[in-house]
Amino acid sequence: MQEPRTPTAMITGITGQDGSYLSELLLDKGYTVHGLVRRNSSTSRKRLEDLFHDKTIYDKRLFLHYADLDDTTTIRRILINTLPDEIYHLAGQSHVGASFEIPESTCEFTAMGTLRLLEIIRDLPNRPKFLHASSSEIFGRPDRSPQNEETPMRPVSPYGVAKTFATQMTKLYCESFGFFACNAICYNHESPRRGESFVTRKITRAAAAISLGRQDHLLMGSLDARRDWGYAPEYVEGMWRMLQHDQPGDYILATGVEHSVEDFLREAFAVVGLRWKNHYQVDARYLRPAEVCELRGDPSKASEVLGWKSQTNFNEIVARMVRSDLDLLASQERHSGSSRVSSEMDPTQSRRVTS
Ligand code: G4F
Repeated sequence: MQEPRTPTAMITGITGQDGSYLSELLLDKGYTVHGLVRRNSSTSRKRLEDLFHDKTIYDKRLFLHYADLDDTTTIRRILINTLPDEIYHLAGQSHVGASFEIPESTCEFTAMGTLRLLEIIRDLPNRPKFLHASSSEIFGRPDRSPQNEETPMRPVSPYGVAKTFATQMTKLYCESFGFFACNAICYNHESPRRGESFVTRKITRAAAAISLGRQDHLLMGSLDARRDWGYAPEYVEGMWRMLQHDQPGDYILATGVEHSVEDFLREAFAVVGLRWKNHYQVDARYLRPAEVCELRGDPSKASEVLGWKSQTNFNEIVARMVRSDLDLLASQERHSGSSRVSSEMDPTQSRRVTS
């Protein structure tokens, strides 16, 4: 007798923070997981390392496939061969600051990449459910706080514009072509796996390095900006819940609580017993041409319909990230004997610094 097929998911952007947490969640739930990987993203496989080492998972239930988001024929072939029940579309150029430097490729991958996926799915005989990881950046400078699913989109960065296009297309394919397609409108969500060019990880890494005498100071942009920061593993669980509901829908995933960048700095340096004011400098290179000053989400719909709620509070997120960076730096020191850390850790820094 043939074994029943395990539920199967495809994750674009599997090597990122959210992709790695989502893989773990789905594998724990018994899914077979296929991941799309950019041909040149080999450096960022680290987040999946534990899964690779588990032979009961890798080779059997976790598979990576190479395809860029502009490679329609390859993506179509992969989807026809793997027949996923659910697609989690997390990939794209996700750095808001960088999007001012590279608006065209941001739109190419974040906006058009989503449309291409939707078009491929449109032609599949058994359409998988589709989740687009949208962003609070679609609200730009909103006229109300907190924002909910009905708040008008007024993006103010190329990234926000690209995400708005992708969000509206996902809605359109749901409403016009009968897709089971959802937008997870995610507010900032962080973890020790966060990329180092985002402000939270940049701060926690610097606080750890400065406390160990391995970095002198931290160069920062705007400290006034306020964000609704949650814990990433909880947000991917929200995404999964959306695709398990009997109706498609768009949902805000947020904590409902906001803090400033300055609050984050203060808290991170306090974890290592330092005063943040003694260790930072504002550097105009990190200021954005247009800044989103304040974002705070209202997660009521996700709570009422999906039973989803963020659990980990701001101080706990900061503390976990700083402690993880202390451990990481200590282990790097043991392995390489290196003792200094650059104050500018952005891989794009050969251009204008955008981290
Ligand atoms: O950490 P950030 O780069 O995150 P941002 O721009 O809010 O975007 C993140 O969250 C979005 C969800 O709302 C996602 F869609 C998006 O993909 C990404 O994950 O910057 C947060 C704030 C900004 O106001 C920025 O101007 O921190 C400010 N900031 C101040 N100094 C800095 C710096 N940001 C960075 N990256 N580096 C700095 O030195």
